[in-house]
Amino acid sequence: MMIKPFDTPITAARPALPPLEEFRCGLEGIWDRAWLTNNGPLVQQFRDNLIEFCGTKNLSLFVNGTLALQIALQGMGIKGDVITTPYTFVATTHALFWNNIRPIFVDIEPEYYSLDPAQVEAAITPWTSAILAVHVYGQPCRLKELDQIARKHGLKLLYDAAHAFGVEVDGTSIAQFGDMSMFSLHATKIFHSIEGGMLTFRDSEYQRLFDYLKNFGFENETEVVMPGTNGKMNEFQALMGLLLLGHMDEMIEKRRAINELYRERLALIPGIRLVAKPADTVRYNYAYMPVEVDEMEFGQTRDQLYLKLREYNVLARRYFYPLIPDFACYRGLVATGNLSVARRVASRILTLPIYSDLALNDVDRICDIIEYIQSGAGRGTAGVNWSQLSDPEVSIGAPQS
Ligand code: T4K
Repeated sequence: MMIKPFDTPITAARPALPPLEEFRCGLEGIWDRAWLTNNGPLVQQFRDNLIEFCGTKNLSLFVNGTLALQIALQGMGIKGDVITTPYTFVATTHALFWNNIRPIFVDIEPEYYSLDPAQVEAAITPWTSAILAVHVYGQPCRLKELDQIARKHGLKLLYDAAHAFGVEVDGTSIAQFGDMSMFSLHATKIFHSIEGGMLTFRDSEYQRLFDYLKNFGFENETEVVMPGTNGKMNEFQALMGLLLLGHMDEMIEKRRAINELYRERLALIPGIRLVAKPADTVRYNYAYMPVEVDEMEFGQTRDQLYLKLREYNVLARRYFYPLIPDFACYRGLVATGNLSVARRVASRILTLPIYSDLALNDVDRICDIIEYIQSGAGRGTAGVNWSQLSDPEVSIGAPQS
């Protein structure tokens, strides 16, 4: 049996959008007020609603997640070495470098791919000032262990929670763990404000500091109290976020159903390893659909499957490959421990399409295609150009169309 490719590309992510009429209505308000940015009324409303949603009073909004993280590191006075993960989006490391902080990469644990606490503790030196951990794919890090280590050694504990909006642990928002968490509100995320970033933090002293830093350091019209930058969210972003926030439960539920169908179908395909289910204490957000491809069992490499899927118009992604210390700009510059788990995962990982509007029929068809490819029937050449493997068009971060 032949399987037909999708007529139009099925991308790894696709932004959720509110009804156009609602957005249009909100735009009319923006037009009437002619107030577009600089802490406008929608940004203030959005912040209030997020405070309620996250159950934390300390919260600051930004134009994007990367700048939010850079500003957090700057405002919190993090210096020297920071222990972090090599298995993340490159922005995590960039934010450290932009603050002249040296990332010390340590290995991840194999269950949910977050920092391995034992490796973290072993890497602490007198120069270590903080731990920057990532809730990869929205799965919570080893919160308790990391917290204990940070307290024991007097280190700041920072979370890159870019993927983790809406996640709860024991009924508490993930935004309430650690000294600071950064959430990305980018269009490709489960919840977004087109572009956007959010910081939540324990110490309310940081609120004023972050507000200065994202607004050029202005105290008032004539006084600048510190060298700030421009990290402000605008009204259009806030409007999108406000409209989508009301649909969080619905969006998570749709993703849960998609995740469940994938899990049911993929568990039967040899060589496809599913990531462990979230712990019972976790309310997960189903942000991504990562699988590991075991070359021996599957009969093809992860990259072969990745390219083959593209022929069927299924644009899966390899989040996160290559590892950060393997990018040209970081090679040789940073200290690394033994990263064997991270290396293995990066060489096997594939993130399959997941977004709230993805039809369950399409999920079924994606699984049929993977099954077909694995069975050998779908392994014909059918236009595959294996040299594409080194083609920047198909490398991470490149535009897909
Ligand atoms: N820390 C972590 C752990 C992160 O994952 C990220 C961002 C950050 C920090 C930084 O946060 P931000 O500064 O971005 O707020 C995408 C996102 O741009 C990025 O936000 C995200 N992580 C990263 C994992 O993914 P690309 O370069 O892979 O995106 P792109 O353009 O290839 O799009 C991905 C898929 O989404 C494609 O299949 C196409 C589809 N798409 C994309 C956009 C922009 C759409 O259907 N519509 C759209 O509007 O980085």
